[in-house]
Amino acid sequence: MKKKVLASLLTVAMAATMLAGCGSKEEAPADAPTAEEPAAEEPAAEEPAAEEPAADDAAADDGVITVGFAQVGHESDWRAANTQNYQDTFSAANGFELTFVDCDNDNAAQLEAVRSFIEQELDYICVAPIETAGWDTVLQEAQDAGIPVLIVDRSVDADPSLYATQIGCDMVAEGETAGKWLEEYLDGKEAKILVIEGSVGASATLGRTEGFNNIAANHSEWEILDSQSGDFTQAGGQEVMESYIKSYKDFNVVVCQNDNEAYGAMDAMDAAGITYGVDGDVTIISYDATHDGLQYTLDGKISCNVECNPLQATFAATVINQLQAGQTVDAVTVVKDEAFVAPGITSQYATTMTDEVLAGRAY
Ligand code: GYE
Repeated sequence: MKKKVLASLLTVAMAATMLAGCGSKEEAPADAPTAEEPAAEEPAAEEPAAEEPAADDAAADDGVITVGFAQVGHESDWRAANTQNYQDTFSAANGFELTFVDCDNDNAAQLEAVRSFIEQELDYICVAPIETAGWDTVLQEAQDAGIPVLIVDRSVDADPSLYATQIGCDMVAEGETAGKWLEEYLDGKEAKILVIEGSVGASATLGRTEGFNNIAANHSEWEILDSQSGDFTQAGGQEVMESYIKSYKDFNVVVCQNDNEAYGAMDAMDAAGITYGVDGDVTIISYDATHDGLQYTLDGKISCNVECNPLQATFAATVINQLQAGQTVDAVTVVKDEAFVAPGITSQYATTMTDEVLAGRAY
């Protein structure tokens, strides 16, 4: 059983070249599993046999590592890819038993899911926090129960000593990339900007907004006319865009904080006869760079698409295997991403879309 875990770990180690870790911290709870025999459990190794653990609390019975994942919901294509990636990685074949809860974007349901994982005495808990706020109490409960928590995808504003690690993309950097690309593209021209934000209180929303605003602050010729939440859904993006079209007659940039919102915004502009894209009146910026989002980018409808890589489960598995081995883990793992622009645009901040790039994007 453990050898299977190890096999997955080695795969993970290869994938880990994609990321940059920064900082490091000791395994959080004193009574967390497997700290007893670090030497015997050294991961990364060429010799699997040497890594058979003598015994550990976390996988005491049958070697299976139990993991609870309190997922945000199913609001977007990005989320679907992220969920699939967790289900594939934390599989029985890899030595895990995954308890997956879709929290349907409901904060209370997510807290309840984490509490149920604590009650079930699972070995590890992964949480993709719907909102940044409100985590201290339940994280303290998990720590008191000796269960390490991995904060994944989004971040929390809780005391970092209450969780083992945080894994995700740098949302502020994503927002700044979008802003810097627009700066380069407009080259001093005026912008009247409408922003369709993600879910209220989510770190992905807060970070992308902050990053974009950091750049906008340098441009007196830019005006952000409005900024409202489309909840990271296609329906939300469409609804917000329809109301913007009623309220604002003069705009030339729409920033959608994920691809699904962009699809809804495009539907709304199509219905209103507003042209967009590299040949249209309105420039669309999107985030996520999922397959369909990149198809629209290749087609010149979305001008710039800032990636957020949803394939993050291998990083979580690495951390869990390191904790199993009693090792120190990175406090923060930043999953790298890039940006893509429509054909005909060249940018120092982004890759110009081609059929080959699209073909390589499975999700
Ligand atoms: O951009 C969006 C999803 O937290 C990075 O959540 C994630 C965001 C992603 O709903 O599509």
